Order: sequence, then C-alpha cells, then structure tokens
Amino acid sequence: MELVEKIKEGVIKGDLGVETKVADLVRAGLDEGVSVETILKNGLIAGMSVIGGQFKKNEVYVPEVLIAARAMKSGMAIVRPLLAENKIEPLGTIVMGTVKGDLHDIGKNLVAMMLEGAGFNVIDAGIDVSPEKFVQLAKENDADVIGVSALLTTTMPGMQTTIEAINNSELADKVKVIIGGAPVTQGYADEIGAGGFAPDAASAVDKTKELLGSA
Ligand code: B1M
Repeated sequence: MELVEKIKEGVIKGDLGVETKVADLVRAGLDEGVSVETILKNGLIAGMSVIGGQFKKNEVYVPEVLIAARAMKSGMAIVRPLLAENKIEPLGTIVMGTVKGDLHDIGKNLVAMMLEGAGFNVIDAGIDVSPEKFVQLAKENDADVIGVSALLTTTMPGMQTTIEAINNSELADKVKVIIGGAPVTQGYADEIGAGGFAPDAASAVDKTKELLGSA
C-alpha cells in the first residue's frame, strides 16, 4: 500500500490494525519527499472525511470518531508547523465553544475535531463561553465562523444573546454563525437568525463549508 494511503487508513482505523502509527507514517512520508499538501489532503483529511461519512450514516459511533481524530491529530501536530512555510491556507477559521452556563463539551469537541480534520483552523473557546468572549476571540483570530454548542434547553437562549452580541459588533457582516447540540433544531436556528444549524459533527463540516462557499 502506498504511504499516503496508509496514512489515510491509519486515521480511519485510529492507528489500530496498522503496523505503524500515523505520526510515524507522516514523518516517513515527509522524509521520502511526499509534499505536505498531499499528506494533509490525501492522507489526514481524506481519512477523517471517510470517518465523517460513516458517522453520518451511523456506521460508526462516537468512540470510533474520537479514536480516528486522535490519530489525525498526531499527524496534524507534525504537519501544522509546515503549513505556513508551504503556503497551505486553512479552509477558514472557526471559533468553537459551548454557550454560557453550559458545561457539556463532548459533542462540541467532536465537531471541532471533525472541522480540523476537514482542513479548518479551529480555535477552541472551551465551555461556559460568554457572548463577549466569542466576539473577542473571533476578532483576535480573524475568524470566518463562530460555532456555538448548547446541550441544555436552559442555556439555548445564550445562543441568541451571542448572535445579538455579534450583530452589535464590527463582526456583523463578516462572521457566519453555526449552532448545534442535542436540543437545537433548524427551526430554532431560523428563529434566532443563526446562519446555519447542523445535527451532527459530519453535517457541521458540510454546513460550515456551505456557509463559506467552499462546499
Ligand atoms: Co448533562 N444533560 N447535565 N451532563 N448530559 C443532558 C444534556 C440531558 C439531556 C440528560 C437528561 O436529562 N436526559 C439533560 C438536559 C435536559 C434539557 O435541558 N432538556 C442534562 C442535564 C439536566 C444536566 C445537568 C443540569 C444535571 C444536573 O446537574 N442536575 C448538568 C448541567 C451542567 C451544566 O452544563 N451547567 C449536566 C451535567 C452533565 C455532566 C457534566 C455530568 C456531563 C457532561 C460532560 C462533558 O460534556 N464533559 C453530562 C452528560 C454527559 C450528558 C449526556 C448524558 C450526554 C451528552 C453528550 O455528551 N452526548 C446528556 C444526555 C444525552 O444527550 N443523551 C445530558 C454525546 C455527544 C456526542 O452528543 O453533545 O448531542 P451531543 O453532540 C452531537 C450533536 O448534538 C452535534 O454534534 C455532536 C456529534 O454528533 N453538536 C453540534 C453538538 N454541538 C454542536 C455544534 C454545532 C453543530 C453540531 O455547531 C456549532
């Protein structure tokens, strides 16, 4: 099997069932002169894309995605410092956080990992994120998208407050907002004026690409 194909397979299997770790394969690829872009796009991103599709169809579940994301991240850690010098731009920058008052982060982390695996630069704002913090981080990182997650019906209104804070800032016409989380629906997104909604992590990647016109 070709080295780049092995990287892709290593991500899909989460380093299980392949003789070499994804990080080692990435290093070997770079040593052999395979381009950073090929390793990233045809190896790491391609692998996460397969897992994302399988997750969407319920062919794999949260643990498999987390394991794949861990493998992808081990390769990304080697590739990331080389991106700038190879002039490889991320698809966009997204600030991703769980809304104020809400401490649930498993789903948010999954979405963040999938986005990173798809080639986005993800700034993880963490949990219990105030509207002001979302705005501040988006400004500091020149973000294209703000992603807001909520798992509690009681914290969902914080999504609306966040959108209001964005609309009242200089980010109003610049930044798109995507929301999600178990109690969140497309209807709620429409009601509060969010640019996008996604029911799961793989759909969040598709929706973010759609919002940025890179689908
Ligand atoms: Co909490 N909790 N919890 N909890 N908890 C729920 C959400 C609940 C439904 C359980 C229940 O009663 N059946 C309920 C909410 C009820 C409601 O509001 N209607 C609940 C409650 C009440 C509470 C507390 C209030 C309990 C208490 O203390 N009395 C408390 C609140 C704390 C707080 O936040 N202030 C609390 C605490 C906790 C723990 C800390 C113990 C723990 C969280 C640990 C952590 O996240 N680090 C926890 C957990 C684990 C859950 C359940 C069991 C699982 C949530 C989860 O991680 N799911 C949950 C019940 C359930 O959902 N079955 C529950 C797996 C995850 C992969 O799915 O987060 O939905 P999910 O993410 C999906 C999609 O929603 C989507 O993609 C993800 C992957 O496909 N998605 C996005 C998520 N964010 C997105 C963002 C996007 C797009 C898509 O764009 C930006």
